[in-house]
Amino acid sequence: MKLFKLFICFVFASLFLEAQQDGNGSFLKISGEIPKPVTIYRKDLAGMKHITRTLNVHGKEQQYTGVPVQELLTLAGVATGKQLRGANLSKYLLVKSSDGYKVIFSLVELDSSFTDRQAFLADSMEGKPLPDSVGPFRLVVPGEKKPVRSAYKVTEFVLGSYKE
Ligand SMILES: Nc1nc2c(c(=O)[nH]1)N[C@H]1C(S)=C(S)[C@@H](COP(=O)(O)O)O[C@H]1N2
Ligand SMILES: [Mo]
Repeated sequence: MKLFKLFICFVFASLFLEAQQDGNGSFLKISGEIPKPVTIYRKDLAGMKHITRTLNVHGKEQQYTGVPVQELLTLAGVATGKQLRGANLSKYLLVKSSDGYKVIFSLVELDSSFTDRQAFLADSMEGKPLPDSVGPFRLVVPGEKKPVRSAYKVTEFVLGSYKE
């Protein structure tokens, strides 16, 4: 019986370690001015449509693959497409990272009905999970002259709006 318990402990410990190593336990929180907060796990992302784009960081080019931010916002019930008019034009997305880095986008600049250069949440680079230095998720903003809004170590999306 003791041996059996030890075995069970071992199985759980190795499952836990494996989840840590491949980042399967990682998640993104979507909160703020939405009907109800949403948590998106790495495995949820895996089932969604991905795009691949090159990010140029000071002359160094890297291929990132991920899910358009718009798709993630749709899961949280955020306005997209034709709904983007009137009061929705002064709503924003705040992207927060675990190192305290914060960047802001208006909903319009993330929407495929307004731009062909959609920002996306990358979960892999050059076909591999992101290294710990930038992962588990990195926002990639194609087409900007400086990569300052391509925030790495992203943990949370917070929705807000301009108040008079
Ligand atoms: N979380 C987080 N993301 C960040 C930054 C940061 O300090 N923290 N720096 C930005 C800046 S100023 C640059 S130039 C790039 C650097 O990306 P690299 O680490 O791939 O070279 O990341 C951007 N994303
Ligand atoms: Mo930078």
